Amino acid sequence: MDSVRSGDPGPGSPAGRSRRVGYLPDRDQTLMKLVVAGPFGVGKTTLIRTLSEIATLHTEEAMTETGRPVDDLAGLPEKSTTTVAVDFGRLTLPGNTVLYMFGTPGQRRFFPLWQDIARGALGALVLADTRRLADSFEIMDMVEEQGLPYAVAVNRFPDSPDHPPEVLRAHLDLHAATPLLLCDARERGSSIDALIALAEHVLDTLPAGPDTHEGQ
Ligand SMILES: Nc1nc2c(ncn2[C@@H]2O[C@H](COP(=O)(O)OP(=O)(O)OP(=O)(O)O)[C@@H](O)[C@H]2O)c(=O)[nH]1
Ligand SMILES: [Mg+2]
Repeated sequence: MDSVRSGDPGPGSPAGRSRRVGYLPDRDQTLMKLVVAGPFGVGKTTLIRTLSEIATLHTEEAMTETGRPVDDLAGLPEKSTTTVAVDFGRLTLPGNTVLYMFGTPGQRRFFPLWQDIARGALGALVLADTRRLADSFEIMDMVEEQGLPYAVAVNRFPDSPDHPPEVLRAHLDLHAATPLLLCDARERGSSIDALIALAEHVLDTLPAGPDTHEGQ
């Protein structure tokens, strides 16, 4: 991940000065707030729990009979809780890039929180499930409305149909530059790969030069 290596000044930066993308004043780190978004039950909380190096913050509430008409648990036999506000975790990548991961709620009734959670974020990882790909469309719309660069990670469940990447890209109507990855949110390797792809995509889309990033 050359583009975010510690000490890599980046285009237009004074030599020896690291890129600062975020709020904390550590000059050796690149900091990024990222949103993990996706429809109900797609694995957002699971991914953040899998990846975080600190104790994660979750706002999980038990799912009840009352929610049954709107909370579609088809294909999610183990799911018993849902996120009602936000998930939070942190992951340091090789090269001293620190990712702050904010998970959004997946249920429509909590979408009003979305803008607050996404404020200050530099990019979004949109999770999708091939059993219900269309559920990710409105999430991608919200991310695009926020002007956030994003990557799509297809979280694979045992009965998820497999499709070639080009078919998925066409179905999701992805821009050629938008990264598309397959992952298992319960498994570290593929989940890290998805976040690294997003982080690199974010850095590719940021304007060059230190003055643009500092103080954000
Ligand atoms: N088989 C399989 N199950 C998964 C995977 N990821 C998550 N799960 C399970 O699927 C369910 C949904 O996961 P969550 O992480 O709660 O999903 P979420 O997107 O945070 O859900 P909401 O916050 O309610 O929108 C849980 O029971 C997980 O154990 C996966 O990659 N494979
Ligand atoms: Mg959740």
